[in-house]
Amino acid sequence: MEKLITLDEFIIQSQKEAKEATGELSRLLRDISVAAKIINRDLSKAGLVENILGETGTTNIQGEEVKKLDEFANTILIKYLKTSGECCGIASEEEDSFVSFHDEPQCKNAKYLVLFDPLDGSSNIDCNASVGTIFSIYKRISPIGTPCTHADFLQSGEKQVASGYVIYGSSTMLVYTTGNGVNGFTLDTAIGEFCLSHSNIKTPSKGKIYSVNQGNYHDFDQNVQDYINYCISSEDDKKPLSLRYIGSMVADFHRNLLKGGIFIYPLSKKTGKGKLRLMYECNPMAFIQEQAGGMANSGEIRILDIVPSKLHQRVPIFIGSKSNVEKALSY
Ligand code: P6P
Repeated sequence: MEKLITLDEFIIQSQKEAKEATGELSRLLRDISVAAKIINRDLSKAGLVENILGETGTTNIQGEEVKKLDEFANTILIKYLKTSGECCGIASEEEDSFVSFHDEPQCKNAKYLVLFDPLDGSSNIDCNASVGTIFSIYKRISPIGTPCTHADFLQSGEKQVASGYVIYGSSTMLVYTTGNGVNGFTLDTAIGEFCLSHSNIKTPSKGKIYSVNQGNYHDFDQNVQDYINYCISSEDDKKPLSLRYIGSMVADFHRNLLKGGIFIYPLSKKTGKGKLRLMYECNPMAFIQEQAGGMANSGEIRILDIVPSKLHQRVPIFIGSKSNVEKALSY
């Protein structure tokens, strides 16, 4: 039987190969994996734990109902990102503004910051559909030893040093990149370890799946409608693409990453903007997608080139196999 390579072992090996690595990023990634295991533990028995499903009765800065598990995941991530002292602050979908860890003695000289969506797709939890955690890691640009600043959190996606996601699905997986390819680890709950299961993930150059909320079709610009009509046509002597849409970005993204295809959340004519958040949904997924050989674009610009203006800003996104995204952009 093949020797299991745990995430910790993989991170240590990767650190040895990266000359400039000093172990701080490795410790940060391990903090995130510990938080993911704890979130997974409570998610997997959510239906049984008294009072953990449902709404908290509050709404977040997005104007969305905060589910109890959203809040729980947010709290766990903040707690464990303080542990090793490698993180100087965080931004979260569930926090109005960034949270500085400057008051934590162990975080005073930290050089990394993490932005995350603690539980993406949480509206699916109550019906047991897959949900996920998405994270994005940057080096701070403000001086080490001082409190982190707003500017630290508004760097373009191109500046990410690492990004990843955890998908809590039929199995729980952690998928991440540090800019040297994409690797996937499946949680073996019997030993409590994420083990390498998808080495050097490369997305197919062309896929047969398109993912969009078709119900919004009449809210899309004409060119997007024309592209969707192309997807379901037999033009270019192709078969109609299959529509697969779970309504949980991590789940839709992960399936398309492995099988090929395109996920789109276009501009809405009603609101004049997209729904997905640039800093902790689109940028981290775009980094992974490009590292796996795909593309990610807003319809006007490469996602990773967008210069952020607001922490919670939303952008339209076309992300997936290179050929599918290029076709979409041709419309
Ligand atoms: P809609 C979940 O709320 C989320 O942020 C993403 O995970 C998902 O892709 C999208 O919204 C679904 O949005 O409008 O299709 O329900």
